[in-house]
Amino acid sequence: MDEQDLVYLTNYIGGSFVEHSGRDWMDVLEPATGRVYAKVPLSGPGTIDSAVEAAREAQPGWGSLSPDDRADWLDKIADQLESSYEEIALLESRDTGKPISLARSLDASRSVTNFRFFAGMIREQEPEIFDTDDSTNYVLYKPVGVGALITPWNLPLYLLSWKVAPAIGMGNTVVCKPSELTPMTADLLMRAVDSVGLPAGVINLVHGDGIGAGAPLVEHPDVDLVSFTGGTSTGEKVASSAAPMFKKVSLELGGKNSSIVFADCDMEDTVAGVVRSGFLNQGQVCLCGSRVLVEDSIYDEFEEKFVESVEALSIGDPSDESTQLGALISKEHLQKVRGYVDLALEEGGTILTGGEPCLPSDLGGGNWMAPTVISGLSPHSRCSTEEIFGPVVTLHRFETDDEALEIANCTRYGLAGSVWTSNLERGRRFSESIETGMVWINAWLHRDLRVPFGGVKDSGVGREGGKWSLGFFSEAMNVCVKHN
Ligand code: TXE
Repeated sequence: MDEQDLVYLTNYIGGSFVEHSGRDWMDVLEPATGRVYAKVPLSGPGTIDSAVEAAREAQPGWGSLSPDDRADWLDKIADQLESSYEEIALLESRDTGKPISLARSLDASRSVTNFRFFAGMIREQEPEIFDTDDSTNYVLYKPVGVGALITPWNLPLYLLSWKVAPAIGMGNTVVCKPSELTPMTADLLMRAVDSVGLPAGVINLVHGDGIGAGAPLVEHPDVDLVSFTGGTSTGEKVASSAAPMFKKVSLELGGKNSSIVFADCDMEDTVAGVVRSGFLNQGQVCLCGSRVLVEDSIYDEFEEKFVESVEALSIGDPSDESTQLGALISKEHLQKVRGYVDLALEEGGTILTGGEPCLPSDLGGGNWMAPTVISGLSPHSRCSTEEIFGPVVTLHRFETDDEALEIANCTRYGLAGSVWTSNLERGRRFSESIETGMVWINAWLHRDLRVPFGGVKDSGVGREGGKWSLGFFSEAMNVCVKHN
C-alpha cells in the first residue's frame, strides 16, 4: 500500500479528534498478509494527562444526569453502532485476522448488544431499602470518577464496549486505551460517539502501547478505577501500580481452561462443542478450552473423531465467507505459539495433527498456523498448564472423577471450563468442584450477559457482567435514617 493510502489514526479527547503531535507511530498490520494498512499514534504521558483532564472536567455534569438519561445515551450509541454493523465486522476481521463470519456474529453483534444490555440494566435498577424497627437504610450507587479502560487485541470492540457501557452508564467518565495491535474499531466507536453528540469528555481515547500510554494511564493520580483485560503478567504490573493508590481494579487475565468429556456424553455434539471451544478465533479467547480431558473408555474413539473434525476446519482468507480459521495476531505471537509446539515434542508429546505453519496461497506474509492437536503429554507439563493462546489443544486421559478433577485444577489459572455428560447431576457436582470462575455443562461460550464474568487464581481479580459491572463501576453508599 502506498504511504498516502495509509490511515493515520487520531486520539479522541474532550469531544475532538486530536492529531498526534509526537513523532512516534506504529504500523498497523493485517495479520492475514503482513501488509501495513494504517498507522497508530504511540501517545505518551502528556496526551494521557490531557485525556484524563478532559474526563475529570466532564465527570460532575455527566454524573449528575439521571440513570434513565444516561441509558438513553447508551441506546443512541448502540443504534449508531448497529448502523455500522458491517463496517465493524470488516475492520475487526482485517485488524485481527479473524474470519469475517465470526467478526459479524461475535464482535459486531456483541458490541451493539453490550450497549443495549447495559442501558436496560441501568433503567431497571431497583431501589435497595432495608428497614429496622427504628431506622431505614438505603443504598446509593455513586460514580467512582474517571475510569481507565485497557483492552487487548483478541476481541477489540467486544471487550471495549463491555467496559465503556457500564462505566459511563453508572456516571463515570473514561479514558480508553485499546491494544496498539488492533486500534481500528476503537476509532470507529469514537466516530459513533461523536456523531450522536455525546457530551465532550465523557469518552476519551488514547492510542499507544503499554509502556508509553497504558502504564501512565494506570498510574495517573486522577484516575480512580482501572478495568483491565489482557495477559496475566501485564495484569501483575497493573495491579502493583494501582494498589498503592487504592484504585478500584478489575483484572480479567489469562486462562488455561479444561473441557472434561465423560463417557456418557453425546459424542457428536461433544466433539463439535469441544472443537469450537478449542479453536474459535484461532484459540485466542481467554475462555478457550485448550486442554481436553477424556474418560479412558471413550478416549480412542473421541481422539479419532476430534482430530478428523479439526482437520476438516477450513483455514484461509479471513474475508472469505466460508473460512472458519484465520491468522494469528502477530509474528511474535505466532513464534510464541510455535515455541510451545516445539516444547510439546521435548516434553514427550505426539502431534496428532497440525504443528506446522500453514500458508494459504497468496497470503504468504501472514501469521498462519495449522490447528494443532497434541496427545501423550503429562497433564502437569508446561504445554498442558501454561496459556498458549493459539490453535493448540492437548488431549489427556482420565479414569475416575477424582483424577479428572485433579487434572482440571492443576494449573495456575481458573477462568472457565466445560463439562460434557448426559448425567446432569454428575455434571453439576463435578462442575462445582472445579477451581474456576465459570463453567458450562454441555456447552461453551453460551453467554448470558446477566451472569458474573471473571476468574480465580491467576486468571484475575473481581467480576464484571450484569449487576457485577454496575457494582464495580460505582461506589455503594449507605444512608441510614433514624426514625423520629
Ligand atoms: O497482552 P498485554 P499481549 C494473554 C495471551 C498473550 C499474552 C500477552 O497469553 O499471549 O496475554 O499478550 C496494554 N500497563 N492474553 O502482550 O500486553 C496493552 O497495550 C498498562 C490474554 O498482547 O497484556 C494492551 O492494550 N497497560 C488476554 C493491553 O494492555 C499495558 C487477551 C493488553 O496487552 C501495559 C490478550 C502496562 N504495563 C492476551 N503493558 C485475555 N485475557 O483475553 C501492556 N498494556
